[in-house]
Amino acid sequence: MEQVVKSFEMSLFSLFLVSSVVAREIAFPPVAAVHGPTGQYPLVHGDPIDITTGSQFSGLTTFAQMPYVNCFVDAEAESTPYDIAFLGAPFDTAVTGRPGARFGPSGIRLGSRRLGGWSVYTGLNAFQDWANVVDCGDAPLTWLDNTFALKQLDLAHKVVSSRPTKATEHGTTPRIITLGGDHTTTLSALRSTNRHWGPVSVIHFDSHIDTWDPSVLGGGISHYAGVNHGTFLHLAHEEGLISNNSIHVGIRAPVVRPRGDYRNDIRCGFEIIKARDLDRLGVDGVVEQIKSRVQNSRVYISVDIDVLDPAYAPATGTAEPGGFTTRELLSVLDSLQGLPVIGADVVEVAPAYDTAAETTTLAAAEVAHSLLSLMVGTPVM
Ligand SMILES: [Mn+2]
Repeated sequence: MEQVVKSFEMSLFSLFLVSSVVAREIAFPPVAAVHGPTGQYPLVHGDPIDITTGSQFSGLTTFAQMPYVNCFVDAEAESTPYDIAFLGAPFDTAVTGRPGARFGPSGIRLGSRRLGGWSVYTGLNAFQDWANVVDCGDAPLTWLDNTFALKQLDLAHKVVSSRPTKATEHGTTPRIITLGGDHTTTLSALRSTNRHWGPVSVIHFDSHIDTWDPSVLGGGISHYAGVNHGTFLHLAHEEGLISNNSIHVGIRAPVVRPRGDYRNDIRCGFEIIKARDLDRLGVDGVVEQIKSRVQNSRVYISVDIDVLDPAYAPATGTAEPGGFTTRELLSVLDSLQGLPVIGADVVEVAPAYDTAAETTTLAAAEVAHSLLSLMVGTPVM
């Protein structure tokens, strides 16, 4: 055995000699190391090759390389306090169009690998500021029973949001950014924010109103069928989770009833900015209308990726032509800086329909990055 190792070392050595003759000389860092609290520890003494730092494509994929913490395990969560947590909700069995958003969380994480650095627009580096940001992985949700899965997600939100924070001077309740999952998953998030902060205003980016009465969308077949990705805002209103000054942005899909759906939408507390209103109002006008609607209240921002035009986000369940560009959406989101965002999500990402160039998941990751930046920019007690 020793002989084998020796000859292997010898051949490596001769390979090194040959390649150092042929190849251009490359200067490696003096020593490979892991970063510790008191400086660098050599990984293997004298080893010139670093295998511990520096790659966006190594290790297991978390959102933007943020550390993975199993937030469902007491000892782990308590030993790593966090201020903002990413939580995947792989659930897609309450959709009216194409399924596939259960793969959204992993798709968005893949799209987020190159995120980082200081924004040229805001000057902020959300990953290196006061907040300890972690990825809690996905909530374990059954795919065979929607009622049970949503109870699991309710509990996951309850647990993740009840952990201690690290920067207690900036807030004592961790805030969650959910990676969806179909839009039904927002209901669990709103139940959780209501528990901590009471009813909140919802800024809802979507091509659909999602306040449909369960007897209208779902056909009134059963109570079970009425809980779906087009009724969750109606249910949130019924449960008293949202306040009466919420707003939709980017609406363009047809309604089911010519007048009843709008009446019901107003009753659920919503005002509408249609997709084509952006042409008339511009980004600043849209931002102004959102801010004057929600005033100083705490807000939850929910982004259905289908608010984007299918050209920019083809990988979604119910795509509607005539939507925003990615740049327009990001401009609006970044301009909401200053609002107290207590929770957020990006949902309805179904990677199976994406382009090979990851068009949708890259956009969704950047949206989540903007949502994180809003939370870091404005701490909430
Ligand atoms: Mn939606």
